[in-house]
Amino acid sequence: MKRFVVVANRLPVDAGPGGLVSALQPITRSSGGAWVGWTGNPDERPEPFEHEGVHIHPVELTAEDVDRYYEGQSNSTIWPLFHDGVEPSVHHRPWRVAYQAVNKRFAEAAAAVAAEGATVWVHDYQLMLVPGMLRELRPDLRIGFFLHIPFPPVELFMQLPRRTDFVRGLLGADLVGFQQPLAAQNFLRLTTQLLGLRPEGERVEYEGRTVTARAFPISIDVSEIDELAADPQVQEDARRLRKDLGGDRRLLLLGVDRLDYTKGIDQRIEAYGELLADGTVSNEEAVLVQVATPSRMRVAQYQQLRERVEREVGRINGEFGDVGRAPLHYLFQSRSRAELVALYLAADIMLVTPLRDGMNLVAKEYVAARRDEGGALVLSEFTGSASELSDAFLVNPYDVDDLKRGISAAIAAGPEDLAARMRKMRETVRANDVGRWAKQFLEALGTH
Ligand code: ADQ
Repeated sequence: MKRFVVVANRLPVDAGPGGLVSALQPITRSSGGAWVGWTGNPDERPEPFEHEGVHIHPVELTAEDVDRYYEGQSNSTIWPLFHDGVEPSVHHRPWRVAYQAVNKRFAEAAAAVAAEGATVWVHDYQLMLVPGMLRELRPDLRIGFFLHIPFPPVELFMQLPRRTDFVRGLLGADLVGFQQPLAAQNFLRLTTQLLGLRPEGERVEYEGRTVTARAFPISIDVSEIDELAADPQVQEDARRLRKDLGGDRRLLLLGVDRLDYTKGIDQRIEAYGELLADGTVSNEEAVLVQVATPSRMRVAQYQQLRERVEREVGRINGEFGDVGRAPLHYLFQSRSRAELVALYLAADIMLVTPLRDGMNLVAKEYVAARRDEGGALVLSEFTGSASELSDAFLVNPYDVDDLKRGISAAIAAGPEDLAARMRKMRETVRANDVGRWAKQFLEALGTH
């Protein structure tokens, strides 16, 4: 039985060192804690095992669960709706039923490993019913929940079938964390609208308990990025990258995203195409590298996005390219952390232009990598990161002209202006890294 339990869709094994894992692994390890989650492979449930000092407790998903709970309800119903409905949210009753059954399975697994009075931290939109289910099974636990994605405005949330179940599910927690203060307010307003509760400030009474809803903006493992950026081999790779892209080329623009329609990749490429067309940049002086990690490729909307992006990349390269020299390099690949940092170091302009994003860690990684105080960040207003990184070139990604304006402003800015902006952004990112984020959440939850 464990005093501290993390519950997340995925286990912290074989995923590369991501922010969440590096933030939670040390705390989980030092408290002799457990991690409840899915291995990522359907139809398997290995026996619990130890991994880097953490007790790993696998939960099984059948192939049908993956279809319905993961690709269906989580990624085709909740994900688009919570991102402003930028793609239509699809609703199917069997998906909802599977979501509920899988959430129950996670809650039971957590209940089985948590010691009396333990702290359980549940993560993200795939598991919103878990806090309520776990509370019923184990009223003795301290339960925290953190939502990594945006929480939508009340009017949008109201479209979700069985919406009240989700609100009750979250209210099972003692502390519900969001990326942004507005998200916490949206949630509290819903408790009034759907359940007639009366929140006061960030607290609301529910079934004789006090539930707190508050923003805890997530961050990155700054020292991990900083060490990679200081590594001579990574710096050499950055120089080689620039050389390979045509050393004479003045300007390297970069995009790094999961291939997701919320990330604004097609709008970004469209804006770049227009800059080439109207002569603001030319194939002689600029190159855009877009790295897009394959993601959720069995979901139709993601396949369609892939086709749209690839068509547009082909069009732009066909129209503006030359033999041996393309204005746009599109890599539909995942890259190692070291390769990403080399790209960050090489890039003059980083384009982070999602239509909606809970936080966006790529923006923070770019800033953390720029120990040289070089480079420029073009950042969408609709990311959580924009609240902290106000010295970026902020843009409205829905407005192609505004995207072009932001990119042009970054191109035109002088080195002193850029260094001053980067210095301020680096201070902000350094002051709140992911370790601090986890510590603040757990302190607020009251047991660490
Ligand atoms: P994501 O939507 O996945 O996360 P993001 O915050 O940018 O978005 O994190 C992506 C991570 O994957 C970054 O660490 C990045 O370096 C890495 N990555 C991206 N493209 C890659 C590539 N081609 N190769 C290798 N690695 C790549 C969700 C929410 C976000 C929120 C995070 C954390 O949607 O809003 O910031 O969770 O809470």
